Amino acid sequence: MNRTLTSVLVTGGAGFIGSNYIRHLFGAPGFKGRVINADALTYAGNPLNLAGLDAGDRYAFERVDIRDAEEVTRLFAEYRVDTVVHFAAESHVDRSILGPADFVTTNIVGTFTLLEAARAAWGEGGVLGDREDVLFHHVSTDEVFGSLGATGAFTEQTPYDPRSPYSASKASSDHLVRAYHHTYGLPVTISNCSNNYGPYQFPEKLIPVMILNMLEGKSLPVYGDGANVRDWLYVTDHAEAVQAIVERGRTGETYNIGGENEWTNLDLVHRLCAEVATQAGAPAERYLGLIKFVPDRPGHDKRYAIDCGKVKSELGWTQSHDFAGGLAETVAWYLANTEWVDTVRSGEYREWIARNYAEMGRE
Ligand code: NAD
Ligand code: TDX
Repeated sequence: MNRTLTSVLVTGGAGFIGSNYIRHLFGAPGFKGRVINADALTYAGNPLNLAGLDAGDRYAFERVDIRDAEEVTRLFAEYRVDTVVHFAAESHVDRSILGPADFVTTNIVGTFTLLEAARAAWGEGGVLGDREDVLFHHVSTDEVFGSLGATGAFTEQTPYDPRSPYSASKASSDHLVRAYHHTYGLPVTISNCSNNYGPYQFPEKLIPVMILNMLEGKSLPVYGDGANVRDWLYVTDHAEAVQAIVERGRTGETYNIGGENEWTNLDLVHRLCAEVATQAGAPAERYLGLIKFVPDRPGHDKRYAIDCGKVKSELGWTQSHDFAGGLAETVAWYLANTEWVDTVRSGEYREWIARNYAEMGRE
């Protein structure tokens, strides 16, 4: 049976995956509710990511920091929130190594603050205390499971073994969400997803870094020997999986989501060089020659792979983008959206690059 989503609080909806999710939700047949996008607009969040969204008064933006208990409580009361889809987080592993504090406060304390507000609003005497079909969906990562050797894949039963401040903070937030279900009966679901790619990804993550550096003739910084393996999923496929869980997932359950699409970083960079060359009408050698091996990320997880059999068999979800098509769309999007790139890279982010890139052996 499908849940009816009336008033959906999306946190982090001005970020990469959150904005793709909101666009997806408004395009979903049967969605008649409203979305409240609560986002603090950190360096990674930008209202431009939702430019052109035409949802009238079914969409509201609230510049709210999820660590602010008073403001979060106000949102639950004012909008009578019945569904939370929680994306807001500090999301970049390299930043968590250089400065973990925000990862602890946003990812752990922020999630705790949201859980407390949901518990109060949906509990006895709360603003929606009489509703039983409420849901708190927590969006998490495969990085909580640690690092794999050459074979195997993470399942929902794999023990947690986070290794970076980012993954440790996400693991901690997952535990809190589960604890609120077991202790207070809060209706929750959790998803752990592999690496996303696609339009609106902030240009600090591997794929946009490589595309934009190629276009600017800058070196392509490959960490270590480039043999680390990631599993890549197109962002709207992730949005569809999250929506399947929010509508039909079993309360209290965790679902792994993945692309079943593993690549070493070096092979992926080679593919990107070929794709950019095709679309820019330049020889691939021009870009291949820019590859530069730089010092490895400390504690760099070797390999991630996801067994997503559960979300497939229980909820009928499957990936709909193949990698060749997804990469071509992504490259075309970054080539066409130079204004977006310039805007999101201005200000605070540029200062951060100036402070940190030299230390990381990068231009
Ligand atoms: P992102 O960095 O692009 O966006 C994060 C958003 O959260 C931004 O809009 C930012 O302004 C907002 N935010 C940050 N701190 C906040 C705070 N204190 N209060 C309110 N808003 C705040 O991240 P993303 O790549 O879109 O990731 C979204 C979620 O998905 C995260 O929870 C991440 O852990 C998870 N995830 C990401 C990936 C991936 O490959 N990017 C894979 C699996 C899971
Ligand atoms: O310049 C680079 N060079 C490089 O070799 C960058 C930015 C990355 N890398 C490597 C590190 C990783 O092995 O590429 C791989 C992917 O790196 P990121 O794009 O930083 O992603 P990752 O660290 O794998 O984490 C991502 O996937 C899981 C997201 O940032 C997380 O939010 C998500 O939870």
